[in-house]
Amino acid sequence: MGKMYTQLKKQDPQVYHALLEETQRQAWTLELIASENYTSEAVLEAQGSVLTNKYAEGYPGKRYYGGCAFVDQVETLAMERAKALFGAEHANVQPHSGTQANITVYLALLNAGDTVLGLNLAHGGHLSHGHPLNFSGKFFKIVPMNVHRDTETLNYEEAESLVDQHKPRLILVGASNYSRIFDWERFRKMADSVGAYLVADIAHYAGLIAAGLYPSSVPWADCSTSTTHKTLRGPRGGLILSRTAHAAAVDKTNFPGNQGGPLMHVIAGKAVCFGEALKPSFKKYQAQVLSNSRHLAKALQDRGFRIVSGGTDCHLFSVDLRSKNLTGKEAEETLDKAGITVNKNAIPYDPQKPFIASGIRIGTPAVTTRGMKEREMEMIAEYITEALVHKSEDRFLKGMTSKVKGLCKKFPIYPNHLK
Ligand code: DSN
Repeated sequence: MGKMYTQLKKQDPQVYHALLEETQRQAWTLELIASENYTSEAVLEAQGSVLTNKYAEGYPGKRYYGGCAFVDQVETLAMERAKALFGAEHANVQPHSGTQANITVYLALLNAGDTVLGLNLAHGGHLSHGHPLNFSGKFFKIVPMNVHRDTETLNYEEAESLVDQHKPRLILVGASNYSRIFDWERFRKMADSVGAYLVADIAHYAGLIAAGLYPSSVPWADCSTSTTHKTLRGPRGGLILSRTAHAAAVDKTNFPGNQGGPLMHVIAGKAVCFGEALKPSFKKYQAQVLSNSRHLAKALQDRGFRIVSGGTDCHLFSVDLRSKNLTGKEAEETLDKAGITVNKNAIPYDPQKPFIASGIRIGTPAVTTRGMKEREMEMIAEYITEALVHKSEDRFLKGMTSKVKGLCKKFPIYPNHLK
């Protein structure tokens, strides 16, 4: 990193050092966390730009600050590109995160105390879909929907009867750990049967949806919320796509309702990310993400691991480790020692507490960005298997980091950052 961050190095060696170490970590480990990815250098440049200096409360053309001509251009580009990418009527690119996007949509459409149907966190949902410790669980009456115990796929019949029984005002469909297709049309019908709003949280699937490889929620949902940094491969941030009918409420609720000044440097990164996602090469990338995910799941199955729901239709899947006498926590720690990064995750009807968990979640967006394909997925499955078999042998695991580094070396992320 000799040529990078020269001012930072001089002025603040402590922060520089941490940044250096993180650059090395990213370069030399296999990133299998399903919600992470590596942005392009262009996104990094946009996000690390002078736009971080600019206040721009309001929206393009209607700001509460002077000097917004150029950030207006950037935000307009981001909005127009997001709409084109997803075929949406309206886009708000200001939410700082996916949770912020969800807060905005709840507050735009609901009153405190209203009933919301959302996927149980323990079955793959997200904190902001109604966890009791989250704002969503505190301010709304949450009715959780579940997956079937045997197939581990969404229990639509139960969801339909919950809708009938509780008459929710909003149905929130989305997940942070569900590897199968959501039937958006069926949820639309459920929502219409009781006059509820349908909101889709597509944070995980957005890149696949943009590429036409996972069904789009946009034609069915009143609003679709997302992050921009997972399969979409942009900067960390949030996004709301909505029907025109909800545009004014969404905008007003996001600012001034829920946030102050938008992060214009992040919005610039989003604009670049959406521009990249509109290119044909993005579709090719997403097809490889999907193929790699299916291949890695199958390669692990071939090595005796049980995959939750038997496979995957997207970029992620969960491995049930119970038959291997391992917990998710142990597996996460063991793989970390071998240079492979995953996160422990509850599996449906998990007997373990969430902090221990019986599973790990695996995703292929990041390794696919490095250029890895099916052959490398086979190698990764073998590394995971070997590491977990030798979980108590620290020397073996340390030895594995050389194999991992060897693979990483062939597929660099930001080669200039290491010079
Ligand atoms: N988005 C979640 C994940 O999937 O990792 C965390 O909030």
